[in-house]
Parts: sequence; C-alpha cells; structure tokens
Amino acid sequence: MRIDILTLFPEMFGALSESIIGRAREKNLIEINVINIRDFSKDKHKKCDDAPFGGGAGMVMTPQPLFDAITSVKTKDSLVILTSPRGQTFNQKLCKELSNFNHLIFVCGHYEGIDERIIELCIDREISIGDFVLTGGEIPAMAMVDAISRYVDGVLGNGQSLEEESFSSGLLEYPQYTRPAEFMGLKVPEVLLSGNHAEIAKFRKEQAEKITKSRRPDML
Ligand code: 4FV
Repeated sequence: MRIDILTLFPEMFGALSESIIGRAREKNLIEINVINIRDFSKDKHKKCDDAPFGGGAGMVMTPQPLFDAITSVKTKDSLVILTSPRGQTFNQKLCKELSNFNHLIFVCGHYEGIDERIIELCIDREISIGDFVLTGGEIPAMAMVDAISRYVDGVLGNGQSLEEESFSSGLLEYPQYTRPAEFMGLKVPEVLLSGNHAEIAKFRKEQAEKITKSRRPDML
C-alpha cells in the first residue's frame, strides 16, 4: 500500500517513523510519503493561506498549492481523503474498507480549512475522527494511517489478531495482564495462569461482554 500525506507541517509526521509503523516502512510493507504543500506554492513568498472571502476569523488554505500538490501524486487508482470535522466519522469498519485501496492520498487542512473548490475538484472522501475541532488535519491523518496500516499483511507481528480486538469482534477488548502475577497486591485472574485455553477463551468473552454492556451497550 502507498500512502501520500500532503501537509504544511511534514515534521509532525515523525511518529510514523517509530515502532510498528516505522518497522513496516523499513520492510517496505507500506510506503508512506510526506509531502510539503508549500513546495508547490507559486507565490513569491510561498504563501499557502489567505483571508476568507466574506470575512470571518482565521485563514483559509489557498487552492493553487493544494491543487498542484494533489495533482503531482494522484493517479486513476488513488483515493483522495480530506480529514475534516464535516466528514464521515472514522471507525473500524471504514478503516478496513480503506485498507483495501492501493493508493491513499491524505490532504491535511490547517487553520480554518481549505478552499471549497479543492473539495469539488480533487477530494473523493471527507473523513472525521470525531465531533471536535483541531488546529489541523495532521493528527487525524496520522491516526487514520496508523489504524489502516494495521490491516496491511505483515505489519502486525505473527499471532496478533485483527479479529479479536475491540470493534472487530463486535465487543470491546477484554482486560490484558502480563508479568508479574501479583502487583501491588493485585493478582492476575487464576484462569489466565491455568493453561486451559477453552476456559481462558470463555473468561475473556465474558469479560468483553461485561465491559461492553457497561460502557458501550449501543454496540450490543
Ligand atoms: C478534524 C477532525 C479537524 C478543522 C479545521 C483542521 C481541523 C482545520 N479533521 N477530524 N475532527 N480538522 O478538526 O478530522 O483545518
């Protein structure tokens, strides 16, 4: 899978060079390119934003640098995504759908957003990470790229299941424990030390159902 991320703040994406995603990039399981929209500005001062027509607070990203940056990477197989509070809410189902595309282009708005004509001309999907407003679309793009990359073969270590985890199984995830078997007087549930896989699976399903019922009854 190839992912191109268009942003005015490339340095924000250092997190995608660390840990699981970083290793997946090193192994060429996923290609992630971070592209600076400012490099495409034809303004003599490399300006990429301007005051909104009609007045109002803040600045809007100008269309020319965005259009040329998107056009520089877009192919017939690309899906162009704008991260935006106006968009469809991102969730595990949408995540899995997006992981089936060969080429994703994330456009990160900043300030008050981007010129609407870019949405009309270039954007295929507007996607939101939730009903709140951030200063930029970079963190939403990072979150989506992280979640989507987990679906690419080989990115998660052997044995890690995409099916058992929260939202994929239809339930919130059961509690996890590791060494030591007792910590600050709190013991790991005995069944998890029993080696009885059927009992362990039963225990975990019961725990997942209990947590989901109390915290997210809407999921049941
Ligand atoms: C956002 C969200 C978000 C709005 C204006 C970027 C900001 C600024 N993106 N899910 N919630 N974006 O708040 O995706 O341009």
